[in-house]
Amino acid sequence: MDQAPALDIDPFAASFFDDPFPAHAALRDAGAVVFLPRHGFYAAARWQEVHAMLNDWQGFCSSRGVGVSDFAREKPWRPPSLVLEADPPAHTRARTVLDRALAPAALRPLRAALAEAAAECVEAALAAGECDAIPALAEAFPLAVFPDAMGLTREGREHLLPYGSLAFNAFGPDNELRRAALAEAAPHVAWVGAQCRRENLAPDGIGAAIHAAADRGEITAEEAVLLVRSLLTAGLDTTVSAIGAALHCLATFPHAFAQLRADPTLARAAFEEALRLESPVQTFFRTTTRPIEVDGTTLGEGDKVLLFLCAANRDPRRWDRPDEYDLSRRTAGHVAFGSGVHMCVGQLLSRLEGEALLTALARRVAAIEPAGPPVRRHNNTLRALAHLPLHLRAA
Ligand code: OVM
Repeated sequence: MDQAPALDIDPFAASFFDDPFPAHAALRDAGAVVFLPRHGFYAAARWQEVHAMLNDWQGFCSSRGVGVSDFAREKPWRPPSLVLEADPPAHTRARTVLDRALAPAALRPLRAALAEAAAECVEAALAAGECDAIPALAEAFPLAVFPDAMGLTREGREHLLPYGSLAFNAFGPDNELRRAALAEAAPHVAWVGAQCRRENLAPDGIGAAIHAAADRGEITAEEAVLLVRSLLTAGLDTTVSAIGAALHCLATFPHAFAQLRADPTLARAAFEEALRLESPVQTFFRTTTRPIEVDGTTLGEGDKVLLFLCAANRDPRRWDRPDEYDLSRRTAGHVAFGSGVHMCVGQLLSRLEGEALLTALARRVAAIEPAGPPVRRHNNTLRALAHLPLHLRAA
């Protein structure tokens, strides 16, 4: 076999976002790699190939962009990220700086503040009885901790979520979502750009820790600015989506919430399994650096391949009862944080946030029940909710 099977699917259409799972199954079943003629790129949706391509940065590069747009042919909408949109060895230098700024030793001091903010958010949501858990918890909690941890000024923080949403929409094709996001981009881009500068960051935050790497000669001062931008881009909307997903899982699988209540140390497992099942970052592209054979299909040089992380995380070839939210599952090997050299640099902070919120929930809430249908927030990359009406009963 030489040519990939073709499927007439648009993974950036509203109907796909509303229910991607039948299309995920069709993509997995059609082949190890599938051609999507509507867009002219390839797709991989089985766990084995998604995992393998993520771990082959020599063959499947990031420096030509991890969205539809090929940076070798089109000008990127903003200066490329020094980590996300780079390959080794340049990537390694930048990544090392972020690794240190987000290492366990750097984040340990945040734990107490996270627990306190989580308890406060849960208390406020409980007081309301019925709440929209997206603004009340999934957004309120990360907004209460992440900007402070970075060392941002209070003024203008309302730009953070729209900026993240813009960046994740920008990975998609030239569709209505991407056009609308770019049309509104200017004020968000300007504010975030300014906040990345050293003089606008508190001296004890994660942002300052990145700038300190410039003093040690590990990176230049301009590179430090762009690395702070990476965290402001990728650090908030993702966690909001992940916590929203976990709340949705716990509301729709009451047995799992009962287990979490009985043993709050399951908070970490509950967050991780929600990451696997819902996969806040649904997709990323890679670009082939040379002709490569994948399971009998030959890709050419410079081909874009869309990696379906959520489809891989629900691949029945890899997971038992893949669509079930199961707190006892061994989630190791899920690709919600990616895999390989680009694997999420903020995963520790993400897990600390998830664990803190779900622990507070386990301690203070007796029951979580849906109080209305969830409403999706469409985005070219993120699987997210706009609204999640819940009824919370105090323990
Ligand atoms: C970045 C970045 C990293 C990960 C995800 C992301 C918008 C951006 O380095 O700017 O999504």
